[in-house]
Amino acid sequence: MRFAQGLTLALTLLAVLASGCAQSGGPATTTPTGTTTTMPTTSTPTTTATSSGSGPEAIRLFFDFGGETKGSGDLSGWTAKADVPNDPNRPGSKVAWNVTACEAGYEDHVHIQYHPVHSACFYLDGRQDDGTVWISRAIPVAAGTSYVANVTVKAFGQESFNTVADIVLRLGQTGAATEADFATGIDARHASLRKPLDTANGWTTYSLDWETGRTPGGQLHLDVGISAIWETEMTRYVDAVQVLLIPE
Ligand SMILES: [Ca+2]
Repeated sequence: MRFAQGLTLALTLLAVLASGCAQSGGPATTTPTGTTTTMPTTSTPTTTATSSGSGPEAIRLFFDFGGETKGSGDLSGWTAKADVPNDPNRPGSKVAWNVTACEAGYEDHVHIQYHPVHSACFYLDGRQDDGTVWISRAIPVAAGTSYVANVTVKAFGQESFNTVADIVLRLGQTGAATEADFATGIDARHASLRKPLDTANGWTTYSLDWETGRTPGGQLHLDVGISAIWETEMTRYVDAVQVLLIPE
């Protein structure tokens, strides 16, 4: 990429981010690191498109899984999926798992159960030392267009002497079907990331970058979840999922 192209892309990125913040109108909150951010208040995906003349527009999507009203958790548009082992304690059944929009979200900036803000909450019985659970959705894009893509999520971890769970992320032409689809890697069809989640107490941001190449269809697929590392039951929280797609 030439310098001029890089500069144009950076300016476009800044413009999209700036317009997204102005549109959100949410309350200012203080993160654990002391920086001030403005969080959107709606659970509806926030979409921002730049008007750069003819051609495909930049796309920004933001998902916060619910507002501040008790019971307003929102997983609409997402499909929960899992690749989990059989449960020897329940012959004929897989190990237990579920995904909900529970009342514990990044907006708390401290983890307070039953406080009425929401995140995507992944429960997994990891006692068989195996299993991945995730949520998936289609991302509408312009067909035949190449994008520079960035996905960020915030996930709540608990500092531990070992890793209990990994965060898993994937953006691709097809969605994840198995745990193996989340192995960290990148190619012409997808980018995926798998990283230890329990390296610190609190919310940590994870980021995935990908140049999509020409999208053959009108959509990409985003998958976000957790994967068991340690033999225990676990619940982990994911919030503030942002997708940024800049046409090349
Ligand atoms: Ca939230």
